[in-house]
Amino acid sequence: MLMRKVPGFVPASPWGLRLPQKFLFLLFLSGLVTLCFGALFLLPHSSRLKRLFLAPRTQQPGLEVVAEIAGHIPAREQEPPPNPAPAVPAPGEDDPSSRASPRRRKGGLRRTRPTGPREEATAARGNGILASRPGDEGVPFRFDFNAFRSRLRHPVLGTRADESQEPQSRVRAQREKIKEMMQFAWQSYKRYAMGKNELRPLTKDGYEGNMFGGLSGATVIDSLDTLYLMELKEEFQEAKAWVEESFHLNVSGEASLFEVNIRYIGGLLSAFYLTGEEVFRIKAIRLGEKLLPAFNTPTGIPKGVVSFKSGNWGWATAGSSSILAEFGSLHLEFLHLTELSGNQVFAEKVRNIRKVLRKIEKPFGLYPNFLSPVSGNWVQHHVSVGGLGDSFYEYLIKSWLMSGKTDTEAKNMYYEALEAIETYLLNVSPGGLTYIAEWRGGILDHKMGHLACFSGGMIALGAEDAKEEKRAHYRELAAQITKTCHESYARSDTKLGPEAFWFNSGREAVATQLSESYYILRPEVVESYMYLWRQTHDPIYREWGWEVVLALEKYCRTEAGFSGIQDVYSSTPNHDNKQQSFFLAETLKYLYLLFSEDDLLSLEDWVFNTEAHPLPVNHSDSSGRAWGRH
Ligand code: DMJ
Repeated sequence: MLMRKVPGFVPASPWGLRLPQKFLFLLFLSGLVTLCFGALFLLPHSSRLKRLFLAPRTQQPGLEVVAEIAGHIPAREQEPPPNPAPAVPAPGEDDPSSRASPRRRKGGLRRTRPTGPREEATAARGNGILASRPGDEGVPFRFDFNAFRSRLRHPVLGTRADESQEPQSRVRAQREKIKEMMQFAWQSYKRYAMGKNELRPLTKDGYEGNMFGGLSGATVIDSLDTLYLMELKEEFQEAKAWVEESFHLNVSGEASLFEVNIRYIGGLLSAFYLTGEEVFRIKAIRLGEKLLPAFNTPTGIPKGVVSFKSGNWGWATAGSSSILAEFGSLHLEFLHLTELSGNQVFAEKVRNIRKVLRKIEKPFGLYPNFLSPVSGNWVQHHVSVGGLGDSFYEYLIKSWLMSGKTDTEAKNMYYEALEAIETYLLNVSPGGLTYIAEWRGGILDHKMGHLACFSGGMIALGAEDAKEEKRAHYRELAAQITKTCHESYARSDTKLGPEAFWFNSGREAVATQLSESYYILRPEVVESYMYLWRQTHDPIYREWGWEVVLALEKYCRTEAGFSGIQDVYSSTPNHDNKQQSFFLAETLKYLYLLFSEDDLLSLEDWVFNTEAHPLPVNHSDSSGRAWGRH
């Protein structure tokens, strides 16, 4: 029915309301709507509802999908982001004097020097550390070190014969020589660079670099377990005393998450598991807490750089993509941080990384090297088992082994990835050398980096748990790759290998330009010799290892420590003036193990992190804090 408009007449509504009543009704209705809408903010966090009503202004494509996959709430929706500060603030942490504005280093990361007294008081509290799970505040946490040690299958240092009775065998003399090299490297560092990150043997001073956000003493931390297992007791005590008295965590620079994790966290964890000294456990956990802001990204995939300055989120500070080898090489250490602290947050962070990687589509089953921590998409299709990719694959097989063979997800991911690598990257040169090439969106670079030479050892390590029909094949593949890497050494004048070597234009296993001809005391080739030795006991690996020892002595030893060289094809190479901390952590350790009995750090009990720091295999009933079901 059509209503005719009559001035002064307001028709009644269908409910018979007049104007004042209608006004009051509308007022009531709008109040009700406001109340309901406001209540959304009082409910427990519900990103779905908020997403429904409050669409983010600048949503990244794919972000929600990845966040769903990851079970992770995008950082933009977090109000506010969880506090990344340590559960128990270390004394001095809040000292305003420790927040001096950092100097910007040319082209590099920011770093500052520590300024005040540190977390010594924390260490002095004894063997209790407060767990920081919600609801656990104030509950002292204790790790049962004796129970852990009783579960090991072998004595940590092996069951050696009484050396006074042991005849002067060649292998013993070789081992002693390597021990002497370690002693020399340590003493040179101590004399000229104690407390600095690394020694510069030519200028006889120390070097801090820009990777560690102001943390010092990388060489001390990296050396602890090597000194311990070589029974360099006095030197170990010197290193330990430095950690107790001078290793300060109140720094506020920008650090590489990966490097701090593998060197400092890895080194401290190993030192704790080898000795039971609380100072190492507590400092590892404190430092682990300082790394957590790096994970505050929309996907939970951490950025490569973490800012130690409070309130400055790692993901917002630099660059746009994260590197596979970096965010993929946290798993071992972070599970042990949970194991030793009772704080689940560490394990949750790396489980989330696994979850994202598990779900994301892989081109031909391969894992590209760069991933956006914002969108969760691959950034470009470059695949490498050398730099940028390497230790991601290593950590898959080692996660399986470290879990006491319960982490079947890691195992499956490892063997699937290895199949894809074999299918698309593996090649045999005309001269019969097996190598793993690099892949750029389907096009192969026929080169192998020195870093990729760890893969011989990795494939050997994983061979025994492969499907039965593949085991012998993987053992052989590991031996062939290791042989190729040996060739890269044997074909140089110094008998040390270049940074990268090629297979093209009739040249095989040699660098093709000066910029790839340097050797910086890297461990990957001797690392593979060590694993192959333990698997086969073929004397060739000790022979090859000894060639490296002789070459190091001849070309890298200087008056004040060991140095890298700039050209392995020159018989009078220039030194690069750097004794890398990984030389003490890895190269000398793997050489020493190569000339030792198999039960010195038995592979039944230990896995080595990618900086060669031994972390124990979980021999418990798998119900421990860090070893959730997979
Ligand atoms: C070490 O820091 C580690 O082995 C890392 O995984 C790769 N690079 C160096 C040694 O070359």
